[in-house]
Amino acid sequence: MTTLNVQHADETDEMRSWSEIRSDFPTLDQTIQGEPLTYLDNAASSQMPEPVIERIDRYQRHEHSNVHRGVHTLSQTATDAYEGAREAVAEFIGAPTPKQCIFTRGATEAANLVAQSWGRANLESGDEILLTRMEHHSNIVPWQQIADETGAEIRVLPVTDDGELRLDQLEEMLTDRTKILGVVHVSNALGTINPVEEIVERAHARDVPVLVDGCQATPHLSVDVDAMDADFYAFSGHKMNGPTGIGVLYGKEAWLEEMPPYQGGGEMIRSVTFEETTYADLPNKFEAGTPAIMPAIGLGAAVEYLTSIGMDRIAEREAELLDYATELLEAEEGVRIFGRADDKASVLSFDLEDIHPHDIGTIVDTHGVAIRAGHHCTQPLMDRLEIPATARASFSYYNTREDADRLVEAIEHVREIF
Ligand code: C6P
Repeated sequence: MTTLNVQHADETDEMRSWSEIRSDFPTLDQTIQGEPLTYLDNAASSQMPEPVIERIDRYQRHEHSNVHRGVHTLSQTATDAYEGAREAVAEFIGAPTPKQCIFTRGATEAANLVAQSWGRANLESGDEILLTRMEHHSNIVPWQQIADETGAEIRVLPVTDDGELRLDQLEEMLTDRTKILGVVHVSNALGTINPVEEIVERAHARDVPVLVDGCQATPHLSVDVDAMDADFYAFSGHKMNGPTGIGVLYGKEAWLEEMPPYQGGGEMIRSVTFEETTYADLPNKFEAGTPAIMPAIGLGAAVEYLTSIGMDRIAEREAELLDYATELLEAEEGVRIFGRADDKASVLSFDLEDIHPHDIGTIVDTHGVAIRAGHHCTQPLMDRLEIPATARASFSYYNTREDADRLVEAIEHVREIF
């Protein structure tokens, strides 16, 4: 297994300061439109620290080769690094074994894998797929597609005005016909942290398996898929200081064993004749073709980097930044904040009078402030809130109070212009 030689938080005598940690991120040290970059679009993609960049660089310069196939040393080195990354990821999310972590292109492909493979094998006409109103499109559209094919129906658990799930309605929504529940762990549009342990427990009491979309949770919270008892858990590397093009589907072994392959090709077979193909063991059964080797190794380095800081320390830091930024924004005339859940991760969605969020995003960019504006791939949630879009500032542990100050100054400039 590859290691970064980074000490874990509980092993260090002295914790690194947040400013030292911030200096690990070269992208943050630049000017945009003549202003220092204030990067507040971490929910879309977070930045990569030096140890991740260095690990990728080392792979590219010295280890690049195909995995699992070669008898030569370089291929063995690449295979060890790739499988080492899987071990690191498994440990990071508390998966009982690495083979339960399937590398995918991202959370979107992970959800499609479950919908296409599990769904095709387990859904039939009249069955119900229970989703929540705050799902990202990637946990809606794949289910619509398989529902169309199988005749299953989608039902939707509502949310409150504050952006919390209506868990009081969960019991009645879980019917004898419910075959699977899909729920987002942390909402990308509102920041709501859903009580997934409780939701999984209640679904399991009705024999309903649960797919948790953990895309916005793994960068911010300590996640333990085993303790949570999730049947499936999906996330993306680029939101947690890793590269794009890589993500993970964790699954319970029993499900993954019985599910048919998602795609066919090399790597995922045991033997092929024109009459019959038999499939490889987990995880290869679900990884057809040459995988995203470099991004996977980068993700392995990213989870080791996060672990070196400590997820609890990260969560505490981000909660403090969120409180600070929320207070500042609340004091701004005309700003309306969406997402008032008691338990929130570091996402601040807002609008400003009748100024379109895209205009807000464009103008604050001239101050070097990068935020996202739009529906955040959660159109059903936007419809529920009766808004077309929001402006969204999303914080990471490497952000500072000064970043929040700059955001507010830029917003004040927006108001002045309109
Ligand atoms: N959200 C944002 O909010 P991919 O594109 O596969 O890496 O991730 C999809 C995805 C799934 N679930 C949640 C909760 C997400 O937030 C996302 C990605 C980005 O800015 C892009 S819409």
